[in-house]
This record gives sequence, C-alpha cells and structure tokens, in this order.
Amino acid sequence: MLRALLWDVDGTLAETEEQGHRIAFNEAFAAARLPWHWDPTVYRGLLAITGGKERLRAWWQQIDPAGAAAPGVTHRIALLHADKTRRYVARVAAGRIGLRPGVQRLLLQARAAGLRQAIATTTTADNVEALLAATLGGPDGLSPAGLFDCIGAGDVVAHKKPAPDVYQWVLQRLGLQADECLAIEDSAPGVAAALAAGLPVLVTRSAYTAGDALPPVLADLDGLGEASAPARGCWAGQAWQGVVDIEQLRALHARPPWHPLQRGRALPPA
Ligand code: XBP
Ligand code: MG
Repeated sequence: MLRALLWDVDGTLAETEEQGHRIAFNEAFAAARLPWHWDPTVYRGLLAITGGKERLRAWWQQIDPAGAAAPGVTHRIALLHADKTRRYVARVAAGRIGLRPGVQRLLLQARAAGLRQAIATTTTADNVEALLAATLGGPDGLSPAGLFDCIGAGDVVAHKKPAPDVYQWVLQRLGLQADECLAIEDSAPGVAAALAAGLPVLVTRSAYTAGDALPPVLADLDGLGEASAPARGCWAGQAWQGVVDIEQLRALHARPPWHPLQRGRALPPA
C-alpha cells in the first residue's frame, strides 16, 4: 500500500540546477577571483558528482591536481560553498525559481489523500527551506512543515546519492518500509540511490537529464503534466501521456509485482 511520496529536490521540484546552482557557483567563483566558469556543457558533466562541495573538489582535482591536494583546500571549498549557498538562497528568495508544472498540485493532492511526504536530497538544507518558503510559503501559502513530515538534506548523511543513505535516513524517520513509498526523482544518481534503498521510482526528467540513460523504473516521464500540457513517457512499461495524479500513483504502486518492472522486464498491459 502506498503511504508516502519521497521527493527529490533539484530537477524534480524545480529546475534549480540551471536557474540557481550553476549561476550561484559562477558568481561565487567570480567573487573569489577564481578564473573558473561552469558553462552548461561543463556543468552537465559535473552533475555526475552530487553535492556542491564534492563537485567543487572533483573540479579542482580535474583542473589542478596538485593544488587540490594542498593543505587548506577543504577549508577553501567550505568557504566557497558557503558563499555559493548564500547566493543561491538569495536567488530563490527573490522568486527567480518556480516549482515545475504539476508539483504543487500533486503535493496538495497527496496531502488531501492522507499520504505522508518527505524530502530526500543531496542539496543543502538552507536551499530546500528557501525553495519551499519562496514557492509554497507566504501569507496565503502552504506551510512546508505542514506538507513534509521529514526533510533529509545535504550532510545529514555521510554518503550522498547515488548511495541509498539519504533515502534510508528518511525511511527510518518516517517509520516506513521502502515498498510503502514512492520516490520521485529526475537523475541517474537519484534513481540509483532510490533503487538501492529498495524504493519504487517515478522519474520526471529535468532539463539536464532529458536525454540521459536511466535504469527501468515504474514510470519514466518528462514531468508530472498539467491538463494544458500532459506529461509523456513510459508508464508501467507502456507508452503513456497524461496528468499524474494520486489515484494513478496508487494504481501504479499497487500493481504487483513492480519489482520485475524496475529490473527491466516490462509487465503485460493491465
Ligand atoms: C542535486 C545536487 C545538488 C546541487 C547542489 O541534488 O547534486 O548537490 O547540485 O547543492 P538532488 P549544494 O537532485 O538530490 O536534490 O551545493 O547545496 O550541495
Ligand atoms: Mg535531482
């Protein structure tokens, strides 16, 4: 039985990578007088490394292995990343990043249907709070605390996605088994983390992951869809187009066995 939706953040709730993180990294590089710039092509490659501090270290090692091994690098990365986080939070707080189509609708439907909801992300907790406050909060808005039972973010676990740790951390706090939940993800590291935690997965591909090779999952779509712009993709092994709602998610999740589908053997039509 489906009891909870576990949401990824970057790329899933919002197109934060291109509209927020990449720009904030580049602004932090300029402010630190570093001759670094991550254009979209470079950044796409760097997204294989999850976590901003980890991404910075990998980049440093790539372009300057000796410098990256020097004393004090961890501290410099921490300072650079803290500045990047401040800049990202400011962009989000200024309303420059909105939720992806269908996200707010599905969050509200899930709450009305009595499903529990949680966040499982590699991004910094401050970034998540800023995004939720800017997009859902406000005088007439939703309280993120009222929507999410648990927020697993950033350094709450030692090993970020594709390790399953953040999903396991969230499952433990929710007191739920993996097969009582559905993870909503957009990227290869995120899908790998969710599958490694034993979760059924729905993918809503984002701008940076639209063409990526991903393992088979319950549904692999280009978004959640709205009536004016339905989502397209693969649903339970079949070509599909429509608007993702809670009843469909319950049916998808309840359709036994979903494990073979995620191992790549498509089920026959229902
Ligand atoms: C995606 C990420 C994040 C952000 C950067 O996370 O890899 O690391 O790119 O965030 P997810 P920080 O899709 O799991 O939300 O700089 O705060 O680490
Ligand atoms: Mg993501």
